[in-house]
Amino acid sequence: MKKLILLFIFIAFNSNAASMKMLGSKGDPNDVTRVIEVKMYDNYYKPSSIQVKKGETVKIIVKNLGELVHEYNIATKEMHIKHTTEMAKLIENDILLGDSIDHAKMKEMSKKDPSLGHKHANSVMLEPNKTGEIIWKFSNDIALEMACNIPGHYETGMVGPIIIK
Ligand SMILES: [Cu+2]
Repeated sequence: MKKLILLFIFIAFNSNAASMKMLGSKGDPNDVTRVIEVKMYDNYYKPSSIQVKKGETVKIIVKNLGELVHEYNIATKEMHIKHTTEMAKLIENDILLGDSIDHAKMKEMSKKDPSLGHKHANSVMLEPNKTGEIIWKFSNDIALEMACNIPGHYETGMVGPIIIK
């Protein structure tokens, strides 16, 4: 029985690691060959899709020109759906407010629950008028989406394809 449980843990851990790897990986700033700028509004991206080459390291500069907090997250559709729970947790804990992020509370509470720290190399969450960036190496030609997982945003159109050729 113990072995069986261990096996399940092993499979669960590996499938997660495998899907993360599918996305590509955090890019080395020295390898950046292209810079793409994406603007975030309430609730959509401009441009509404981006195109990259397989194997390319891209710097994505993200600007939030909306009036709400938004996220730019690179993942598969399936992963975005899973990520929504993490976002809901930020809202439940009053860390993520409509137009601001309580960074002090986020830091404090993430000591107990690291998932509340919301630190992922494949995403950036920004308050209005803030700019952030992601340097990403797109290693595989799989179906990826840029999306905002703040509840209600993905559903109302804050999602776009990342085309890898
Ligand atoms: Cu959003």
